[in-house]
Amino acid sequence: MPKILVVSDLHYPTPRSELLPNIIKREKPDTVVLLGDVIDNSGSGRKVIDLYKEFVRSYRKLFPLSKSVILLGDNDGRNPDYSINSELATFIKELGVANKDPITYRTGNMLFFHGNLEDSFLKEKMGYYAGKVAVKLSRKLMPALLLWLVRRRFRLSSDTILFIGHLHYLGVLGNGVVCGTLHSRKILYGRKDSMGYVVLDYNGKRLGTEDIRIARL
Ligand SMILES: [Mn+2]
Repeated sequence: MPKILVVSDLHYPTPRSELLPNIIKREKPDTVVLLGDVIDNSGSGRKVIDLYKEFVRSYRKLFPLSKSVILLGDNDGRNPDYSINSELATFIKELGVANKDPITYRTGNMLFFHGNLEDSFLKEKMGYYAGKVAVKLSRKLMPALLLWLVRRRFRLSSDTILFIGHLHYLGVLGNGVVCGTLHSRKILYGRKDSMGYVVLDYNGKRLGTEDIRIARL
């Protein structure tokens, strides 16, 4: 059965993003979905596009771009007004990746989206502080809330399995999957709740929750 590897929040070149080559070698996927926040230029002073080009130079030796879905997240060079970095969107499109839209990818009964609904600095900060409080109440509160908000935004039927990242949380919640991170820095969740990736055994028609495997690192 074709295997889909989903890796979110790689945050290249931060420590542990180097795990990706080993994951691809181990899992031997047919398709790779990079679910946004592929790169992270925070504090590096480097241009996002230059960092992305550097990442792609090594990635394309690991796995074919034509079998890769590459989506944008908020750390992939979002503009100050929270709109998409069109230079980066064009760059990704021209790589010949499997997805036409750099924001969402739909196949079968699945939808992949990074998960960043925040459209202002204030909302982002509020989300972060709400998250700090929510995590103390329940580790699953923020993942459940974000999955619900994204489902609402895209008007998804309950049959659609939604894949998001962004929270650096790894787990399945009903018909939603939060796909973890390879970033080792604690944001809201510790390593045990956040680090890892997702593998799907997809029959080409319909994905069931029993076809989803979570791999923790
Ligand atoms: Mn993010």
